[in-house]
Amino acid sequence: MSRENDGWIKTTCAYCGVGCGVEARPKLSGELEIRGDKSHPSNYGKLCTKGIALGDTIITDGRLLTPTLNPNDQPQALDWSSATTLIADKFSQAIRDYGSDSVAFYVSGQLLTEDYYVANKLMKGFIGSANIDSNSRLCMASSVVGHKRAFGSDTVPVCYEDLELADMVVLVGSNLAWCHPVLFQRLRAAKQVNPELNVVVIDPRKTESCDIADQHLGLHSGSDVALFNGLLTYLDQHQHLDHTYIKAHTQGFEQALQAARAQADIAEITGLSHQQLDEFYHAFATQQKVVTLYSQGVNQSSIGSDKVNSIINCHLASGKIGYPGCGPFSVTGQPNAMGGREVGALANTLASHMEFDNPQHHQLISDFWHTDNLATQPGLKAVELFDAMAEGKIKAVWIMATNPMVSLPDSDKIRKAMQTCPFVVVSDCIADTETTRMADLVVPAQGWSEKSGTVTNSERRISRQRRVMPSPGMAKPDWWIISQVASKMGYAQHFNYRHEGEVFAEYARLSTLGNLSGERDFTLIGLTQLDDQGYSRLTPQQWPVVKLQTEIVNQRLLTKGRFYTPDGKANFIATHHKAPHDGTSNRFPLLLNSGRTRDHWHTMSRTGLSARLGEYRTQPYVQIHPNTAAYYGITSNQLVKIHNTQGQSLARAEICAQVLPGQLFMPIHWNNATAKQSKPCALIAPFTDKLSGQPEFKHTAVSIAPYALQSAARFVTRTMVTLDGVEYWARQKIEHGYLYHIESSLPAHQLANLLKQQLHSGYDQLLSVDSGSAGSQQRWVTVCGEQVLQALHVWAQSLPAPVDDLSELLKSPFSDELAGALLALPTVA
Ligand SMILES: Nc1nc2c(c(=O)[nH]1)N[C@H]1C(S)=C(S)[C@@H](COP(=O)(O)OP(=O)(O)OC[C@H]3O[C@@H](n4cnc5c(=O)[nH]c(N)nc54)[C@H](O)[C@@H]3O)O[C@H]1N2
Ligand SMILES: Nc1nc2c(c(=O)[nH]1)N[C@H]1C(S)=C(S)[C@@H](COP(=O)(O)OP(=O)(O)OC[C@H]3O[C@@H](n4cnc5c(=O)[nH]c(N)nc54)[C@H](O)[C@@H]3O)O[C@H]1N2
Ligand code: SF4
Ligand SMILES: [Mo]
Repeated sequence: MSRENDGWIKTTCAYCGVGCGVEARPKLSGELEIRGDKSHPSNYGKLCTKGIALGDTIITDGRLLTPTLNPNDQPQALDWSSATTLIADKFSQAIRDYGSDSVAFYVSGQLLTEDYYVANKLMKGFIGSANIDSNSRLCMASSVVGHKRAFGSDTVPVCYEDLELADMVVLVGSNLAWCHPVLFQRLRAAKQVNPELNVVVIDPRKTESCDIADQHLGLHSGSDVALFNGLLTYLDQHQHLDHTYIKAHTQGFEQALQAARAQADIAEITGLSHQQLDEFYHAFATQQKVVTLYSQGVNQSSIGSDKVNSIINCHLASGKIGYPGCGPFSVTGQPNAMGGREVGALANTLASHMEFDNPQHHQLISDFWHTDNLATQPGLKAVELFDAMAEGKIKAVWIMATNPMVSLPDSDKIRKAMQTCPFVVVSDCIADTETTRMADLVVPAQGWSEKSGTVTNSERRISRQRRVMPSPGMAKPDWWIISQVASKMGYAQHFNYRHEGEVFAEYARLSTLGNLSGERDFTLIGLTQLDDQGYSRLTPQQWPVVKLQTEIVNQRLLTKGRFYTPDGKANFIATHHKAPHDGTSNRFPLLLNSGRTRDHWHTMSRTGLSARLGEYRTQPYVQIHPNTAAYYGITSNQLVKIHNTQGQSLARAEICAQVLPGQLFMPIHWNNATAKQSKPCALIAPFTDKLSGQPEFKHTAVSIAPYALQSAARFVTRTMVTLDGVEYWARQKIEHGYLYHIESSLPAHQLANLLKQQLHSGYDQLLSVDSGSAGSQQRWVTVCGEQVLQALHVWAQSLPAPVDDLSELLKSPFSDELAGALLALPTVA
């Protein structure tokens, strides 16, 4: 650990794929101080709201502390030896009885590279099945297909610096301002320095990323292929093709151009005017240095792979690739999405960018791992895997660092899959998630600040995450848990790692197999000599790492016009626009889009612990255009029901012109562990891209209606409560406790009676006040000594909502004055 610096320890942020360097310093009080690492090339000291609040999230509230059998029904605490023996026995038994394809791992881009490597080695190398897939399937899979088809390998050619060096940056299906905020800050700063830098945002929504945009193309959802086919045709028609490049370094151009030319009705399909299209096409064609940065608006589509290739085609055709300030740029979402692709933890790849269909690769890995059981066929992709579970074909599954009950489409099917599978193990840091609720065995994993290893960011830069805090309870690193199980399955000599540095060293060596002259893009040959101390002190390294980097480097790939295809040429891919699977109808006339909000991360297991982050968006919401809201009689902030034949979700209406009429946008964060019925995946059918297996999360036909209820409440409490019998609740973290937002079909006095049962005993004062008119407004407060324990305010919906949310009560010592204020009802707006 680098402790030279007054106790500040260098590590990497827990969240997005920007991979910002963080310095953390534990205080005697148990708190953790956080600041940006000025020497880190991702962020040079900057952090976003989530990064700054990392210290808030190390609290042990809700942590999973002990391996537990049947956690939801007669929980039984186990020691590690019994827990890992049980997993080994159940997996071995299933393999003996039903074959190695009857078991599976479902893993995550939030594992460290070392964890990921070991999981992949056990499943593909020794169990002999490729049934290991990652939540990156929901995130990067279409980009991986696009890269491999075009470049022959999963290569991201550009660096962050290219955003600063570009003449033009096109953001396609990326809300960079919220999802990669520090990268967005870099782009904003570059534009301040060079106002000529042309920024274009291509997104059906007018997002915060448009704040710095010169042009926003609010295209119809799902129409990107048509848009970029139009660009390819424009490049041809206006003599902006780079014929020399096309001829020397590519193949398949004519077919791609033909497909693009056949693209009719571009304006109609995209919903953009000819003038908008021309402006964009002209700018792309005439600017020399263009970066096209794309994310989930591209990947999460039933034609996501074609979207990716339609973008890459335009870069190849104009030769805008392989030099500074230029190139297609798929940004990664999770902190180690890139690392997962490197270790091969997708069901259809082998380790270290080696491939199933290459017998030489197969032999190299088998020899290196000393195994004769390496999987020979790709395994099941995430959606297929859960289908197989629902059909009873998977007898044991191990889910690590992901929450599929919330994040996979078709929530009902996922529930059925989890119920059907005879043995479900979940490794997580948090005790109560929708997925742990379905587990037969839960095992506690170390989380950010406790675990140690490496992550790779969007620009291929590998950084250390370091241990800065002790882990609570019995939590262990994922690589250790997997290795213990592997040993008990009979593979001890292959998994006897003493620490994560040994795993990394093995992985670095593996990257060199058959790769001594740069046959593959990914190599860590320069790190194979790293000793324990070197690993411990490792500074950020951008792959390919040919020799240990002692200074910051910015390496681009594909610079020589040489690609990783058999003949070294890049492939154009003929792409065709196809409408998304789900279409609107009279019954379901609106389109639901889903994605992220600024201050929350995924299913909120971490950001949901920070009061600061909770303040920005306090409840699940749905963005709706004013015209649509007026049509459906929906008023601002009202509770609404979004529904279709898949299911229903509840959220508060945010009426805004960010979305087009007829479109809705819901954030993905709230779920049944943090709210009642508020997850978009309950509405989303499992349509996927045929090639990548990535689900179409951004295009679902739904209807909407006001959800009018009788009464509402706010409930402030120091510890979490369980709310049964109300139609809607959402939990917000506040300082010293939680604030529940509640709505109910009961009359106010009945709701008050129901919620009063949640007032814990142990108080020495109970204050209550009733506004008198049939209990239509009531307030209850319990106090112990100088502390307010819980406070409840219930009111009839016919009354305006109270102004104060009661959360201040947990901060200040209780006094007569406060008592007086509390009892002075009504406090209505
Ligand atoms: N605050 C925050 N940041 C995060 C995360 C988080 O949970 N919270 N998660 C991280 C992860 S894992 C990921 S993958 C990234 C995702 O980062 P982004 O992809 O930037 O985020 P999303 O909000 O999922 O989707 C981006 C945009 O795609 C648009 N879109 C929808 N349909 C289409 C379409 O057909 N065409 C086009 N062009 N655009 C469309 C949506 O309107 C949305 O604004 O964020 C990472 N960063
Ligand atoms: N509708 C819709 N659905 C989507 C998306 C969308 O845009 N729309 N986006 C998709 C995308 S891009 C993504 S990436 C997924 C994300 O979806 P998930 O991966 O399901 O979301 P997380 O909440 O990040 O789940 C991570 C879990 O791992 C735990 N965890 C954290 N660190 C560790 C660790 O070190 N070890 C272990 N064992 N556990 C750990 C956390 O407590 C948490 O429970 O959602 C996908 N689903
Ligand atoms: S931009 Fe991403 S990596 Fe950087 S601080 Fe924010 S969440 Fe963390
Ligand atoms: Mo993601």
